Amino acid sequence: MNASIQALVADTRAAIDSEGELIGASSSTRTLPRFELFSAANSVCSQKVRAVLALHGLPYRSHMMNLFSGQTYLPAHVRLRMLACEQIGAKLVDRHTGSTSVASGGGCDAAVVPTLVDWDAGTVVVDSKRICRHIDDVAVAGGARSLRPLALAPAIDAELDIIDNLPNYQMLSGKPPGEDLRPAGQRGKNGVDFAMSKVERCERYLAEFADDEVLVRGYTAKHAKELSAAQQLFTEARMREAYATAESACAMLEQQRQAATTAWLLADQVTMADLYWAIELLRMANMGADTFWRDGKRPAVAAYAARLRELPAIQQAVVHWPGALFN
Ligand SMILES: N[C@@H](CCC(=O)N[C@@H](CS)C(=O)NCC(=O)O)C(=O)O
Repeated sequence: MNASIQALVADTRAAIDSEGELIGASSSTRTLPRFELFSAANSVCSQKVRAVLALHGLPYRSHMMNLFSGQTYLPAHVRLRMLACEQIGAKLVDRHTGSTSVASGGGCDAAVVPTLVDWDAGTVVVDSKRICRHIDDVAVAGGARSLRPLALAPAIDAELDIIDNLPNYQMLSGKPPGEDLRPAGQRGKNGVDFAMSKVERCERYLAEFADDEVLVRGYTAKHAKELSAAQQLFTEARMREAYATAESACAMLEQQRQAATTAWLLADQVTMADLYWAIELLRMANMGADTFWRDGKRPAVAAYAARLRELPAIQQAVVHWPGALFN
């Protein structure tokens, strides 16, 4: 095991004052689980990882980070993620597209969650899509059915890309066109103040750790990314565009479901694409954007959303996870 991973994980636990909670481990489990996850209750990226772990019934040590108080920016956590970003050779992302995708967003973000530690492999894995695939591979090696079976992998990956590129950050933080149907805690917010609070947090850390080359690189990129978000993402035109993008994804999903001959989106068994859609549709509904399918507008999406919500993995990772939904 890489000694610096051990030290950085210990520092991160200490920084958030968390010993972690064992999820999915039976009381007879004596050893610590293979996986340790830093996630946030209400982060869609984190929910995807928790759902895959839940579906496979894999135990893990879970630490909750608060996105709004900026715990993901804590130096130990940023250092841990910088290690992982370097390992995959991804450049640091320094502009915001509105989506959470590493692929189209331009690279790795050192100050976000989820962050997975795989103690058996001795690695830190970042980016929800890579983490979900990693967990699935481990489960399959242990005899489980894959959530991304090879024959369906291109179709599943295409769905994950659609979902990863949806403008969740804008729909959570920015003012929607028309009536603001977001939950009370988000209603009226325009996104700019939230993004600027992240910019200012990076500035404070940059001043405090000016001599630390790794942290300076991490916070500099994040500073640029959130500044671009504050300046560009939340204008009326961009918000209209964001809602149009989200609605057209639902329109495509409606067509797919209308034409479907399988019980779930791509197969008779649940795949990773279903878990991702479950989380996406729950988030849209949470933001009041279930107007895209409610009241008979897109009945196949409505029926699919209702079934997805009942999946035990979704119930565990989102519906019953404290703080997962905004209110
Ligand atoms: N591509 C990354 C994106 C991660 C991401 O954007 N996480 C968000 C929550 S979904 C976050 O931690 N945001 C905190 C911040 O930017 O301040 C992934 O999918 O894991």
